Amino acid sequence: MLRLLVISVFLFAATDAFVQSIVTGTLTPGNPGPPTSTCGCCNGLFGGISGSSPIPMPKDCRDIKDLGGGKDGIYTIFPTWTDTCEGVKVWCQQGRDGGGWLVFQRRTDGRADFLRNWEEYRNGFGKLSQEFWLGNEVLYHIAMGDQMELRVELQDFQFNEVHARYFRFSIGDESTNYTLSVAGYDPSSDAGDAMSGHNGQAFSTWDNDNDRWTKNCAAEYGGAWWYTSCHNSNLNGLYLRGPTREYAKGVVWNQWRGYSYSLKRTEMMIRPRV
Ligand SMILES: [Ca+2]
Repeated sequence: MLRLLVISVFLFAATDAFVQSIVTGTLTPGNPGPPTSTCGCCNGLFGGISGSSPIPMPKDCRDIKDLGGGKDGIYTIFPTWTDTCEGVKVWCQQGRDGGGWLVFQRRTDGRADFLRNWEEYRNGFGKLSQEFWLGNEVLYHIAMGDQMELRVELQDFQFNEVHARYFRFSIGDESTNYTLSVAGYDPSSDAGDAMSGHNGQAFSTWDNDNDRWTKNCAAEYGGAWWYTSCHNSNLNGLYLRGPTREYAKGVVWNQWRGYSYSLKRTEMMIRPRV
């Protein structure tokens, strides 16, 4: 309740410059006082709250939107676990389906290599403005705070667009090999459900096989995913540009275009459920 009140007051006073200072992480609280948390981080920024007269700091893309960041683009957020001045840079999609979406995966043109090892998928790679995987470690931390929903947007080479939405999404920490928890496929989605079959499965890369197959799904199908034995979806697969004879190795969402079609564009994003 207090938080809501603070945000309301905050919004009333918000200006572009102010919002900009927040999203770039340069905001200095006017009356910080002693930090209210035990966190030793910059200016007491912690859990979206700073100082003894709390100033809300954005901890996800929904907060960014509430604070006036209404355009798609790169913003800095301060998740509850952040202990640096820099926060975490993320891409927020604010213009579609109500906005507030934090994008953690994007394919657009094949310029980035997604055939990467465990460490690279843990830490993230690519450019936020182009193709990227945000990183399993940061994804785990961002998704653990609130109940998150998942949206997957897909496009083929004929510019058809579909999406799949799930009402619950999180992943475990590294000790679980970032085990996927996904549920609640929205039946009004038009992509088909190619994720629920992966619920409860650990993440695998070519150098860290946690799948249920005697062989190595990540190595066989050129990707990194929550493989079972092996997949309905393979959005980190090889960028094979449309129809392909490389069965199930491409950027696949089987329930839409099948195993012999590699998609043009994909985005995976999360936001807190309201
Ligand atoms: Ca295996």
